[in-house]
Amino acid sequence: MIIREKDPLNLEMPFGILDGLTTPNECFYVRCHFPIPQIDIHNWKLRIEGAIERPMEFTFDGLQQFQKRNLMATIECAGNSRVFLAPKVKGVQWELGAVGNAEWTGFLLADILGQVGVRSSAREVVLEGTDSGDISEAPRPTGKVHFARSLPINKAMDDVILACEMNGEPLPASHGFPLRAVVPGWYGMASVKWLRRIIVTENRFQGYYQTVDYAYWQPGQAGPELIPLSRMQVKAVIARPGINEVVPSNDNYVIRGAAWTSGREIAKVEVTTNGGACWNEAKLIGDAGRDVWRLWEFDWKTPHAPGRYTLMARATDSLGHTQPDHRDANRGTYMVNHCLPIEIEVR
Ligand SMILES: Nc1nc2c(c(=O)[nH]1)N[C@H]1C(S)=C(S)[C@@H](COP(=O)(O)O)O[C@H]1N2
Ligand SMILES: [Mo]
Repeated sequence: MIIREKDPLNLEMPFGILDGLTTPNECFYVRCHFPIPQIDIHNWKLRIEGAIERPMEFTFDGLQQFQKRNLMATIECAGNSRVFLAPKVKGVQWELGAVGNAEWTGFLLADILGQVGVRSSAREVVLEGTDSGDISEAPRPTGKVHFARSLPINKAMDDVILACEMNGEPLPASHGFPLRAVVPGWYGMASVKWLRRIIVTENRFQGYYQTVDYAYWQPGQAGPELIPLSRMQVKAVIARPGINEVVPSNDNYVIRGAAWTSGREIAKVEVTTNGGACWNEAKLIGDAGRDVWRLWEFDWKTPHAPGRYTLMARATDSLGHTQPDHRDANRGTYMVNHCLPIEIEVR
């Protein structure tokens, strides 16, 4: 793993090691805002409160009454590929590997909310993590803030899983032990780890991590509006070759990567090996899955002429959304899904 930050822990998967549909737990990127909380499963509880009929606390054993579900989902950090932005922006300088795909096992949030009885006035569901700390940069609230994000009630009642297993193993500490949310199709910040409290609200939650942080400017009738980040944008990433890799000339080389989108399926991936002058369709591998990435490959007959070449991949989903050529500055330091240039050397 590439260490992007030690404290708090931020680890990136070297994307060149991409191999197979699921990302092994020890290769799955880690994104933390605060130190990883040490949780004793015997003292751990999940509290549910707010606009519900029956506020409740569940122990880990108590949760086992709910049906177990399996769900495969790809999670990408909203700041993935930030290192490609020019001029440089602040934030963890992720390259390509702040994304992974895993099989998650746990309970449907809708089943749990069903038991506590959501009131018809409910608007959002706030997921709060056990981890907390002081925020160092202004604007900031005083005192400790827990990592927390809200979901619209419709999404919370749809396909959100509270996972206690990742790829068939108990959730590792760095990925949210003992229980984390997995919000299919949404950027990673929605998948709150180390859950300790769920608050059903009648108002829009305006917490730190969906206003000051993890939000973007969207043009509106009355001017730009700050909108919390949510769904992942269509994106293809080249795993191989890596940036500055040397590739033999006049040879056969398989360019590989992954592509994902939100809510729909990847319909097409195209590759350019000459900086966008012409695009060729790549081969999609395996079957399509909703909110699951699709691996792809492209057989490249490398050029005779040695030199620097710019490779790019471009995905289109089944709704017809295609990656943009250029960056939209309103997205700030997040949602980096324009076609990313991978410069390599043919020798
Ligand atoms: N409690 C808590 N949940 C969290 C975070 C966090 O710092 N604390 N980071 C979020 C962000 S920004 C991302 S991208 C994902 C990363 O999940 P992972 O570390 O399992 O890859 O977790 C999200 N959930
Ligand atoms: Mo993230």
